[in-house]
Amino acid sequence: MSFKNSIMISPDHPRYESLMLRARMVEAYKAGILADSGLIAHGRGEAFDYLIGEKTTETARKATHAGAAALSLAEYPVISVNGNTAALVPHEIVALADKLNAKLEINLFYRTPTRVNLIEKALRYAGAKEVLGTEREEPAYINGLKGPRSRASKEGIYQADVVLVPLEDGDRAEALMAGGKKVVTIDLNPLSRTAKTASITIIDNLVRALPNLLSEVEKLKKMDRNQLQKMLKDFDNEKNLQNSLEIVARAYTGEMEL
Ligand code: PTJ
Repeated sequence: MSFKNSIMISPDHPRYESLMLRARMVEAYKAGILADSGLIAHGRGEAFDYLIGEKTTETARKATHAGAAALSLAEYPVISVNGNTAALVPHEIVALADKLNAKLEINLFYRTPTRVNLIEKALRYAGAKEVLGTEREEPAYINGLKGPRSRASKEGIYQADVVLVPLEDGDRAEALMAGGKKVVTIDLNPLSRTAKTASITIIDNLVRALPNLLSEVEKLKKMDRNQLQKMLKDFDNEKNLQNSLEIVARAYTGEMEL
């Protein structure tokens, strides 16, 4: 399953890449993978991406480095997948799970059995051998959350020590942290509750952050646990978020320097 862009966009168009991503999201929505609100969330992401120059900043690179260290050190890493992630980076997310020996778990804000099944299919098509969080499982529940948002896989997030949650909602990120888990998130909005709550926040677009995380994890394989732990100790998420906000503010005043 891949999302072919049915709209013709000239590669000469100055907004070509951004328009192609939009078209891919529309196709994923039509295929039933993406929630309708996922399109709106993507638009919010686009606005922040515009403000950071649509490229990976040095600040995002530092967070990616720390995120890769946390995931490499994990005893039981789990990657949470929602509609936007399945639409934009299915192959990269499966490759990252393989590299880290991590579990893949579907977690949806707007959960329906149909979307869960379609996302599972998309992940399997991208090469996933195991997908958690499906309708076939008897779920466990995370303390501090109500309704479907409290759902977690017994073999997945419920047991995880480190969770990668691209575009998680704030309540869930808070509940995971309160449950003693380390949360690595990717979110273009440095003001979001998830961004402020997580242990490590990568302010970057999923389409750039995932390939970067993959190559960082590969590089870190040469390092021992002590070096990785030092990298984590040296990383300050609050300071990193502050830097991201400054980058956005400089874009606003026209003095952007990334
Ligand atoms: O697939 P579901 O049912 O789990 O629903 C997923 C969405 C994203 C619709 C749901 O979790 C939601 O409503 O999220 P929010 O609260 O709108 O938050 C989405 C966040 O993702 C915003 O802070 C956006 O800036 C950010 N964002 C959007 N697209 C990207 C992004 N961050 C990184 N890369 C992107 N491509």
